[in-house]
Amino acid sequence: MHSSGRGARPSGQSEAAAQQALRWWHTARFLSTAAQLDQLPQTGLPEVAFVGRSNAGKSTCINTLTQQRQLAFASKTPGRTQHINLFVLGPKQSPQAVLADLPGYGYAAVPQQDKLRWQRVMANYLLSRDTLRAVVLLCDARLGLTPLDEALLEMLRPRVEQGLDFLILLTKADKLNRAEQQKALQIMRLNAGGGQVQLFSALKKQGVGATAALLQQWLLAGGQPPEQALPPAP
Ligand SMILES: Nc1nc2c(ncn2[C@@H]2O[C@H](COP(=O)(O)OP(=O)(O)OP(=O)(O)O)[C@@H](O)[C@H]2O)c(=O)[nH]1
Ligand SMILES: [Mg+2]
Repeated sequence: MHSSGRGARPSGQSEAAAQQALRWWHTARFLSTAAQLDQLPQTGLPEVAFVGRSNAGKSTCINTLTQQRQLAFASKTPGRTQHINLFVLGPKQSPQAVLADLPGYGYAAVPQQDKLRWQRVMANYLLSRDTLRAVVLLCDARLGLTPLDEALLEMLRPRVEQGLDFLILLTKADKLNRAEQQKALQIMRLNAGGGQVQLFSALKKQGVGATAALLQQWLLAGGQPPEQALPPAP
C-alpha cells in the first residue's frame, strides 16, 4: 500500500476502488455472537478477524470502515466483553463475507482466570477457524507492538505461511506528526516480516479507503461468486 501518508492523494482509479469498497463495507450487519468457538455458525464464507489490545481502536475502526456509528460497541469497561461478534457483508440475499470482532486483550483489570480462558478461545479461533482468510491486527501507532501482540503474531505465523493474509493497522495515527508516522510505519514494516502495514485514523479518516479496498480484495479474491454460494432457488 503506497498512499499511506496523510498528504498522499490516491489516484483516480484507487479512489474509485476505495469508494466502491466502502459501499460494500457499509452493508455490514450483525450475524451472531458467541462466547465459545463451537457456538460460532459455520457460514462457509471468507472471514476477516479484527484483533488487538483493549483500547487499540478496534470498535472505532469497524464502525469507521462500515460507516455505522454503533455496529461494534465501544465498551465502557474495556476488556469485559469476552465474545466473538460476527457481522456479515454483501447483498442481503447473497452474503459474501464475514467480519469477526474479537475482544481486546491485555487489559490489566481483567481477572487472571478470565484472561487465560479468553486467550484459549482466541488461540483456538485463530488456529482452527477454517474459513478465516485474513487477520487485521490493530495497534496504537504510538505504542507499536506489545509483548501480547508479538505472541499473537508468533501464533499466527504458521497460518500466514499457509496463505492467510495479514494486515497491521497503526491506529490513532492523528496523534503523531508526519515524521513520527513515517517512523512508526518503517519500524512496524521491519517487525511485520513482509506483512502489510497501514497508518489509520478514524478521527482524520486516514487510511480508511485503502484499508477497505485491500480487505475487500483479500476477502473476495478467489471466492465463489455469490450466486454459487447460495442454495439453488426453489
Ligand atoms: N485520536 C483518536 N482516538 C481514537 C481513534 N480510534 C479510537 N480512538 C479512541 O480510542 C479509545 C478506544 O477505542 P475503541 O474503539 O473503543 O477500542 P477497542 O480496541 O475496541 O477497545 P476494547 O473494546 O476495550 O477492546 C476510544 O476513546 C476512542 O475514541 C483515532 O483514530 N484517533
Ligand atoms: Mg471494542
